[in-house]
Amino acid sequence: MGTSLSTSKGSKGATKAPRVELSKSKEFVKFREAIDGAKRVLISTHQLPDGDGLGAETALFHYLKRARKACRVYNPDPLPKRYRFLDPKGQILLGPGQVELWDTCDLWIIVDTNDPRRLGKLWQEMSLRARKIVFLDHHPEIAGVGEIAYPPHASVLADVQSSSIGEMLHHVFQELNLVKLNQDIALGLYVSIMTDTNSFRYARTTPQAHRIAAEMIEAGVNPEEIYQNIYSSKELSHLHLLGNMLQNVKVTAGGKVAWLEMALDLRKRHQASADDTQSFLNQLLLLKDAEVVCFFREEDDNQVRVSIKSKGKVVINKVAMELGGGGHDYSAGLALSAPIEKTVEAVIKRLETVVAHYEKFGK
Ligand SMILES: [Mn+2]
Repeated sequence: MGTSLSTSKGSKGATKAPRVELSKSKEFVKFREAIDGAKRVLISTHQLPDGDGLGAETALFHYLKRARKACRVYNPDPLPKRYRFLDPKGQILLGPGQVELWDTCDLWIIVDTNDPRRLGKLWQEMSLRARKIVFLDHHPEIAGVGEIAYPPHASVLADVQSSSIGEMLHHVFQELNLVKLNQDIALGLYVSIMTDTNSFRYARTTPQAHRIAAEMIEAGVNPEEIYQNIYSSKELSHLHLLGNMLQNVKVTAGGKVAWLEMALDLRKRHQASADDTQSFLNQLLLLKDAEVVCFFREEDDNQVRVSIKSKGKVVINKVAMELGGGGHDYSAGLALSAPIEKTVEAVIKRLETVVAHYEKFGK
């Protein structure tokens, strides 16, 4: 880690970022000032970018461009193929090797995470070159072992009530009131909301998420086309890989906990990217008895990435935080540099405990 970031264990000198609900607005006023004063704005999202982060970046880029800001998106990881429709000319959602990283910028807006570690080495490269940094996020504050100490020029503008960054941005755009939304902005917002609610199915799907989606459809976005792009974009080998995975679903705690393990060589053999397999976990949500589902995936960098989802009773982000990750109450993740068997053991043991606790105490 660079000098500008440390976890709570070694956080001498760094200040904790102020964190205020969007509606309370003090933090928002500062954000507005930062936007007003900024000529050059850099936008990024987390590693292994998802539809929420990429859609939000698309919306924010077009919004700020319309407001006559010099604007650039620079991500730590490349754009997954299935999201290319957000940027058909390949000129907006860029990253290493595609465009030069700016030497300086007035404002660096990071969407869909509050954790600098999820930017990889981009954080070290850019954090001291940006005059101000704002994390626009809807995840709960990371507590415990993974707790973050931010540099003094960074802050978090959070709205944990928002289903997605798209929903939060819609609110932010209304408050900023700089320009009208156009179809490019609407597309980004819709993709963000649709993907982060698992097509309006998760517990955190709000009435407002539906209202905004309706407004975006009126603005000209095409739901079917978007759905086809994101979800109906798989090769035959993908279905074979999914079949193989589904043959090997594991369960414990009387079926209340179910999980999948994906070895790197299996994924490589089926020529699937990490992004291709993101939705596998959702298949486990089809199980009647499962309360908590989990996906373990070996990554190219010897880490094992773990995604955990709950059907909405058992809170699981504490488990992720205990192991250095984070996330929402019912959807969280972490990454460990340990063999997959050890990772499975550590995570499943904790999930069995939280499920047993829920059974006993109802929370
Ligand atoms: Mn999100």
